Amino acid sequence: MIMTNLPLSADLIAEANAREIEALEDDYASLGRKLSRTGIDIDAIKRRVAGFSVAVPSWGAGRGGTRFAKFPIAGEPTNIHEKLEDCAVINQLSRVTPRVSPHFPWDKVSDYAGLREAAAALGLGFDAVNSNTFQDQPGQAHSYNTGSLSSTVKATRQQAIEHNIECIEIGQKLGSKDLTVWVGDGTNFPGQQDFARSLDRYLEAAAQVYAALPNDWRMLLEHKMFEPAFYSTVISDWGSSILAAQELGPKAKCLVDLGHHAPNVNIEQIVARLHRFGKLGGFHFNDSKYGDDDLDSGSINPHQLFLVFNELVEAELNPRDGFNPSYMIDQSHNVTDPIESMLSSAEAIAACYAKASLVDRAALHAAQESNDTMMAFQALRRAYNVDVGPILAMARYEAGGAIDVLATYRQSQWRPRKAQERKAVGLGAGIV
Ligand code: RM4
Ligand code: MN
Ligand code: MN
Repeated sequence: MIMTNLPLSADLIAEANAREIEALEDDYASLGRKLSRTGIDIDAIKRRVAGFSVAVPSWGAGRGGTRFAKFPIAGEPTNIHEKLEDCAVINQLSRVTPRVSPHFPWDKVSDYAGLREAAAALGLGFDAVNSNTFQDQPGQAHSYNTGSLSSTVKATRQQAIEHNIECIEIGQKLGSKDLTVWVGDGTNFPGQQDFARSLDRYLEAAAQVYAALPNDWRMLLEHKMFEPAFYSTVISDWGSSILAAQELGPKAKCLVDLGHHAPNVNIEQIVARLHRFGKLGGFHFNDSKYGDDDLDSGSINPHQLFLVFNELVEAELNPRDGFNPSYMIDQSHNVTDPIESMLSSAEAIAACYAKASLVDRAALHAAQESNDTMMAFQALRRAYNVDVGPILAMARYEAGGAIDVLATYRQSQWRPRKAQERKAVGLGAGIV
């Protein structure tokens, strides 16, 4: 049996909670009375929240950057082991992020059994494995400058296929069950590539990756409208994604990254559509104002996040074949401590799940059926307006987490302590 050795002292969390518990109990009781007036049992909502989780990205543990610059902070993790430590801090305080989604080759190590044990000792497991064929690695035989799974160069396609298969093999050693495939393939000029033939090449190559999936694995296809290609992208939208997933087979599903759509697109409707056809495989949560900004979840448009969760909870209560979405955060933190950003995002995500769970679905459905537009809207609005903070805090507290995650994190002095121990990271631009 693996002994867990969590990074923060349990006493520190207990002492911080002792200062907060009286106020929390008061707030929880008051919210419980308010909710019970509309027939909602607060403890039932708390139990749902306690059963909810979202994975954090290994690459989100470091300070990202833009194309222009990166401003590292002292004490940033420099390798996957240090990233896991930081992810363990997030989970220890929030109790809602027990899994880490790794990215290869960024997180490559020589001993994956050892890595899995190290994660387990920190109370963590692994979520979807992400492949990377959007960037060349030192010594790589074929460049991805012509694309990867859709490249016109056969040897390049083959290399991308083999990399994805290697990711599956690594994932099996880590206990993952999903391979997330996002390709940067696309064009910058009209006429640069034939739209149909590049998709043909992608589908043929993706089918070879699909063929290597173990029976209980899924391949999550992540679409993205633009960037790094600025004229066209091979898997640009949910339409291309679901068509590809349908062609590949039942183990292929679609992954929705909230930042990968055209501005103002109705993402919650996309969620409902993908679910309708049994193809909703997973999420990358983040927020954005302009493009794939990878800002903290709920920081720009918390209402959209709620509406997405409203569809997810509706889907959960009315499941179709294969509804088992994998929830992950995908963010890049440029100006904040990544641990603080992920703590805040995890709370925003869980809050939207809790609010969506508060929706009076019978009232909503009745209003929809009778075309009572205002009452249908109010069924959502009433839930959205509830401050679910006490429910989340109580669920965390009962699971051993911190009532006030950010204050407790700061009290722990984690980052200043790591600044003494960890090597400094380089200034290079970008997320790597
Ligand atoms: C992409 C996409 C992928 C992520 C990379 C780092 O825009 O969101 O999910 O793996 O960024
Ligand atoms: Mn993503
Ligand atoms: Mn992205």
